[in-house]
Amino acid sequence: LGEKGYLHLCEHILANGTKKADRTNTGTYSVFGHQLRFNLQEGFPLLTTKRVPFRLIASELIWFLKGDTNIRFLLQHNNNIWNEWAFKNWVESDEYNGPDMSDFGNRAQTDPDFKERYDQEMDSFKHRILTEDDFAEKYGDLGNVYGKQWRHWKTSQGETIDQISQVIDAIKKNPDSRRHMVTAWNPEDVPSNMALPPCHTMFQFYVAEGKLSCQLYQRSGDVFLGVPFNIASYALLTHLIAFECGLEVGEFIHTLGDAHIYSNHLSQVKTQLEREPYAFPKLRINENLTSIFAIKMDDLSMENYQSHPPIKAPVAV
Ligand code: DHF
Ligand code: TMP
Repeated sequence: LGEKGYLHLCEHILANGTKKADRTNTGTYSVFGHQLRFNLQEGFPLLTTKRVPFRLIASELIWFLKGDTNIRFLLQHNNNIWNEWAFKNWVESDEYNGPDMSDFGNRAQTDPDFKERYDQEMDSFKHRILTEDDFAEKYGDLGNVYGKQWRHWKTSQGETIDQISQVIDAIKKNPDSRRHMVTAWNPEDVPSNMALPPCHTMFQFYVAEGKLSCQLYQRSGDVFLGVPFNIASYALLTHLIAFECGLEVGEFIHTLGDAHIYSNHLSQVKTQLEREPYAFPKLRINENLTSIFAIKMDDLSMENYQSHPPIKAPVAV
């Protein structure tokens, strides 16, 4: 079904979504429980009805796979997608004594004078993360988010579990196993030890006929902004794990819990729905790559990515 499945989800939410308040005070239209399927043999699911920047998806996934939780790496790759959640910790800390930044996400959208102050604070925050080690260590870290739980899950015995290495070994040794699970949802950490409780919470791999498939359970999906990234990110992860295990790729199955469109994304979604999708592009992985844990940005590229223009939208913080 490819991109049509995604567009259909958007139409379905516009037609049948329940109006629902949310944590960010933005308001959403929401449905509960929806599944998308992508056959990865038919192309790489980077949406074409708007431009989706593959380099941001690749650098974020490399960051997860490194077990890194500090936005400094992302900033070094000119990737700004996690800035707001680190910035929030900074401006809510005792050490911050700049202009009032409370509720910056909403105010930056409605108050141009405030937006100017906010942009200035954000720029100086980014600069400090990039240039001051101590500051970066303290305020660049998002806490026990994906990278931490994937690579360094902390056990009650004080040891750590590398879920990604373990699942790769298990796929190689026992492909038919029904236990190829990775979870980012750590109930001990959820209440306080992270900037944002994980949205993509749990995934499972499945091997049949030499092909590796992956199913993700995403508890909460921002269908216009986050979900296109999540689809491409897990498709890329499936390709990388398949590469590591000497398998072909099968399907990516995306199961969503609360699938919502924010009320300030409605016109953008309508614009996108007027567009006709192109064929999906193709992912190329450097054949000389020895391990996915050594992967660098230039080991990955997108071929034949033809898309409609980008569509901008504010992210709810
Ligand atoms: N919060 C919310 N409300 N929605 C999210 O999708 C979300 N995603 C997070 C963290 N918190 C979130 C991490 N992933 C963008 C995309 C993914 C992402 C965060 C932000 C985003 O803003 N994408 C823009 C382009 C960004 C750019 O070019 O720098 C887009 O148009 O896709
Ligand atoms: P929540 O924690 O209140 O569910 O808010 C998280 C918001 O971020 C929600 O709109 C879903 C969205 N989101 C995604 O869609 N994908 C992601 O990868 C992340 C991190 C967040």
